[in-house]
Amino acid sequence: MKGIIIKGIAGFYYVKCDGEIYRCRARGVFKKKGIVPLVGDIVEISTNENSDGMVEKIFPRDNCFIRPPIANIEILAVTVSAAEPPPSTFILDRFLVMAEKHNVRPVICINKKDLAKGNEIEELRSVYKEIYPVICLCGLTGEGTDLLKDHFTGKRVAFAGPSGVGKSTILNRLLNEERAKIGEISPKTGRGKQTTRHVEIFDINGGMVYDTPGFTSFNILDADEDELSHLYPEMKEYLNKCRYDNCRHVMEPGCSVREAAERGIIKRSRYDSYVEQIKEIREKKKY
Ligand SMILES: Nc1nc2c(ncn2[C@@H]2O[C@H](COP(=O)(O)OP(=O)(O)OP(=O)(O)O)[C@@H](O)[C@H]2O)c(=O)[nH]1
Ligand SMILES: [Mg+2]
Ligand SMILES: [Zn+2]
Repeated sequence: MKGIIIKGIAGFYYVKCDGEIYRCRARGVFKKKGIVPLVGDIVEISTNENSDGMVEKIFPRDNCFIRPPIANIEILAVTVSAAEPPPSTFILDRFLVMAEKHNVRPVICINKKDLAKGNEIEELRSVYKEIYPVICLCGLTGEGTDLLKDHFTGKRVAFAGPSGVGKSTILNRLLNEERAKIGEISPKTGRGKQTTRHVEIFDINGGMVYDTPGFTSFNILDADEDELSHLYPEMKEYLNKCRYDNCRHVMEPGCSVREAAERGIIKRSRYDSYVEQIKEIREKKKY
C-alpha cells in the first residue's frame, strides 16, 4: 500500500493510506544505507494483521530538510512573533535562506499581533514585503488566519520558527480545534519551552500542514560561500555588476551589492544577516 508518513515517534512511523493510519517500523536496510524516513515521505508499506506494518520503500523526495526533519513541502510558513519572544531578523533570514536553498516558497507569518507595542510589525513588513508574502496574525483570536488559508489551500505547508512564537496555536486556529499541544513562555527567559516534540501533519483545506518543533537557539547554516547571495532574491540583480567576478559582497571594492545596501535599496538587516552568515561559513570551513 502507498501512503504518507504523518508522524514519527521513537522508531515508529504513522503512515496514512486511504484515510487509515498504520503504525509501522522501517526495514533495517534503510538504517544500513543511512536513510531516515521523514514525516512527509511518500512510502510503500506492507501490513500484517497482528503486528506493526513495515515501511518497504521511500519514493523519491521533492525536497527534504534536516532541521526540522520534513520532506515534500511546497511552502515554508516561517513564523515569528511581534513579542514574547521578540522577533529576530537574523533567525528569520536563516529560515528564508533554508527555504530558498530547497526551492520552497516561504510565507512570513508575524504572530502575536496583540502584543506589539510599537512599530515592530511595520518594521518587519517594510523589510520583507517586496520579497515575500507577509501575513500578520493573532493566534489567540484567529485574526489573519483567513489570509493564511488563501496561501495554504491544497498545498503542503510546514510551520517553522523559534519555540514559543505560536506555530501550534495558529495550526489549531486553522483546524478550528485544539488538536496540537500548546506551551507557555518561560517568564525567566522570555522564550518558548519547546512544547512540540515531533513533526506531525494535519489535513487542512484539502492540503496538509506540518507542525514542527521550534528551536530555542539556532545554528543552522545550509549554504556555501558562493551560493549564499543567490539565496537572497533581492541581491540577484546586483550580482553580476560587482567589479570582481568572485566578489562575496563583504569588503571588496566596487561591490554593487554593498552599494545597494548603503543606499537602502537592499535592506540593512538583510545585508547584515548575509554578512553574518558569510562569516559563519568561513569560520566553519576553518575546522
Ligand atoms: N498574546 C498572544 N499569545 C499567543 C498568540 N499565539 C500564541 N500565543 C501563546 O504563545 C505560547 C506558545 O504558543 P505555542 O503555539 O505553543 O508555540 P509554538 O511555536 O508551537 O512553540 P514550540 O512548540 O515550542 O515550537 C502559548 O502560551 C500561546 O497561548 C498570540 O497571537 N497572542
Ligand atoms: Mg508547537
Ligand atoms: Zn559584490
